[in-house]
Amino acid sequence: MRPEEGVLTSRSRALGAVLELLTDELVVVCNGFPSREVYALRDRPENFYMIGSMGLASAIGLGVALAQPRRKVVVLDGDGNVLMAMGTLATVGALKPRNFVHIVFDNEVYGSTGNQPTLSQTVRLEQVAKATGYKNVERVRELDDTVYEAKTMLKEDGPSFLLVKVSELAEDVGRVGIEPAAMTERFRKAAMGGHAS
Ligand SMILES: Cc1ncc(C[n+]2csc(CCOP(=O)(O)OP(=O)(O)O)c2C)c(N)n1
Ligand SMILES: [Mg+2]
Repeated sequence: MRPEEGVLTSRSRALGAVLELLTDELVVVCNGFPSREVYALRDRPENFYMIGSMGLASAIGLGVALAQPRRKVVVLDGDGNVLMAMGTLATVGALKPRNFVHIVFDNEVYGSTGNQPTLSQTVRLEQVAKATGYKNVERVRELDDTVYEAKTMLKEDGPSFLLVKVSELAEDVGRVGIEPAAMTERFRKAAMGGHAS
């Protein structure tokens, strides 16, 4: 903890608060513990868990947002994931999908693999997003600010980027308990409004 900044919320609490705001949004979650925590907190057919491939949640979410312009698409990402796929920020900023909401839970570590520090302590990821052309960009560290900004971004036209500073604490949760093929099929149906492709 950095002494001047006070105690940070855990990612699980911040995730839980954001998940409570959701109705029919399509959600893509990055690999590692964020997917596990979302699965444990609020699994739903509209969730796609990117199990394994680091960095790709944002690109998948972008593809879904472009394919389903009338649905809001929310990407729940990690700082390490964003750093690995920084180019995707540029693609989002250039294409400007209005239905794209990118929420990054920034614990400043590769938490899923043992808390190795990332560069997000010094590189302001929300400023990178702003520079690429994201329309709404905010950085928060309090739970009530997280809820306020997430609620606003779910309503307004994007692309939006919310950086939420969270603590390194990860919940002791199990793996995502649905096979990738079954998860993909149920997500596809949910994305198509219940009609299988
Ligand atoms: C290409 C690739 N490199 C490395 C890994 C191993 N790995 C899985 S999750 C993860 C950390 C992700 O960091 P972040 O997005 O900050 O999420 P956190 O773990 O902190 O919740 C790493 C390094 C991987 N799955 N794929
Ligand atoms: Mg991290």
